[in-house]
Amino acid sequence: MKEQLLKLEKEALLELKGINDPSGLEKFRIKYLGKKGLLTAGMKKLKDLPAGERPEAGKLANVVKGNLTGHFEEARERVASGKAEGASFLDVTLPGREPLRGNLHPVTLVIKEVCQIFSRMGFMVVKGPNVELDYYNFEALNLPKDHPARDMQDTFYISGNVVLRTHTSPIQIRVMEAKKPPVSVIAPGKVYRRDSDVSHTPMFHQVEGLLVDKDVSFGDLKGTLTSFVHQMFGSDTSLRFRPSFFPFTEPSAEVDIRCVMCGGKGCRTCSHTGWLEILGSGMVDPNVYGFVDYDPEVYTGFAFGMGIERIAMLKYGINDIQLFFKNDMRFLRQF
Ligand code: 2NM
Repeated sequence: MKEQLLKLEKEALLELKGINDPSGLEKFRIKYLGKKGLLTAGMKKLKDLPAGERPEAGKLANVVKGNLTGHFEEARERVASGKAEGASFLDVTLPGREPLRGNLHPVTLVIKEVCQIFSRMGFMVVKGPNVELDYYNFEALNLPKDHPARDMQDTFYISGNVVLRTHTSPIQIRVMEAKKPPVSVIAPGKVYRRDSDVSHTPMFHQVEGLLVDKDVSFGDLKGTLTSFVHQMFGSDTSLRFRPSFFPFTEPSAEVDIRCVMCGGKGCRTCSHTGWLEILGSGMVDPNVYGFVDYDPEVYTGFAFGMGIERIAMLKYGINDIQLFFKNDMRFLRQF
């Protein structure tokens, strides 16, 4: 029995020396130290020995087990730290593993595309603060103190005269305040409204544009926005200008495109009208010029604004605005 145990130990240690990869180690563990392994089998035989020999043989079996376990742990560390001789895990001939590659968020992609279209028409991209003075967000945009859009229900107030901007129009006021016409700017960014349900998120993205010069007409507005729609949704996209109202423009118009889902037949997406509203626009109200010291007798201009998530949903056929904010890779990877 003693000889058998010592022989097993010798063989096992010899075998262990030659192992230099994790799968070899696991095979070794199962062969010698596992529940059905050789050492366990040897220990089970102890009970068949004459009573006199049992204690000594038992002691030896335990010593062998401790020894093998100790050497096994050492070998495991040796393999893990890569010190094994002739290590096979650094195989430079294996094919390379490609790291995960990210991509831009659909909202970012649409902002870039919109800005690019207007940049090519000569508009300059400008940014502004997300935390705005009441003056730039409302007052200078011809939104009187009692206007419903200023209501606590819609606006996040930081303090009495400081708000999270509810649109990117304050950027355009800051531009006009700083620079005499001609100006043509495009202002992308996050905007905030106290609104949260299936179709509204408290933060979303907008792009607004402004062009002011001598002799700018409603026809310029129509031509510019028609060109935008054709570049954004395809040159075969029908559109219409529908009279509307904004406090900062007069006259005002909203732009609809033929429903991208049903082609105008009428469906749930277009509420069976055949048309989808995609942006608001108008000729800048003369009152606004008063706040930025432009002479309304000399200058005219047009402005427009659009919600980016809405544009992205129509362009990509997405039916749930919440998807933009969940950061689910299965959704984001598709763009
Ligand atoms: C819109 C619709 C119509 C707009 C007006 C101005 C400014 F500063 F020039 F007065 N900025 N943006 C405007 C006009 C925005 O969004 C639906």
